Amino acid sequence: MTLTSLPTITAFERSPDRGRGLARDMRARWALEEVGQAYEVRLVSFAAMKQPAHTALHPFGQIPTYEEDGLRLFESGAIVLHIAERHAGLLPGEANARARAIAWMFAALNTVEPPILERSMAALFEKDKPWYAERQPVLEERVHTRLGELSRHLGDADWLDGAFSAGDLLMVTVLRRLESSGLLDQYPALSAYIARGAARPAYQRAFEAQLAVFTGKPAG
Ligand code: GTB
Repeated sequence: MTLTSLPTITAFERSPDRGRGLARDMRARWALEEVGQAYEVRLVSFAAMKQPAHTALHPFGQIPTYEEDGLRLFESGAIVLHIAERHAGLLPGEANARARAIAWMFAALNTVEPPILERSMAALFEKDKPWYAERQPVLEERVHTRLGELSRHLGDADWLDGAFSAGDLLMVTVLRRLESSGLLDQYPALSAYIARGAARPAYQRAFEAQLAVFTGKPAG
């Protein structure tokens, strides 16, 4: 009998989001839960992330990483794509629909996430700078541009392109970063979209598992 080990991801030992599920291990956890793949989690401290044992896995010394027999991956988008390609449930079978779902994965990470990140980084690290008051409205406007476009595309559909896909998984995690900002208030379709994603049983399991790391109480 051959024993195959479970895929292992890394996550914060103590997430700065205090269990709100905003760190990017949530993307890998949610994808694994959607496809029904059991997995293990190795928790790493900020200090350990910068040590050779971890930078051998992740050149930038971050989480998440993903390891399975013969494969080591970093970048949450690459990890989700890998999981989606190896299992049914996150990408359509039909070639053109599959290509479009992958385009939405790139759109989430490459078009929608950058202005959201830039705004939150400025709010975190530049509040005391003389340019902050002038710059922040500009950064917010860039976020609004993307939210307006995304909301128009979504219309009254449940998901970005037909059935739920890895594109929606990434987009929901990207948008969740804005939840406490108030910026989503004028986009009820996007708030409903995030809520739809977060209501999925796989999301709930992933969320509970990362929360359990923070509270120290086992999930479920
Ligand atoms: N592009 C990479 C990916 O998508 O995997 C980015 C990975 C990344 O930024 N990882 C972060 C990290 O390891 C954790 S998720 N940071 C440690 C370091 O760089 O030293 C980013 C994150 C952190 C905290 C919150 N929060 O508190 O709300 C949200 C998101």
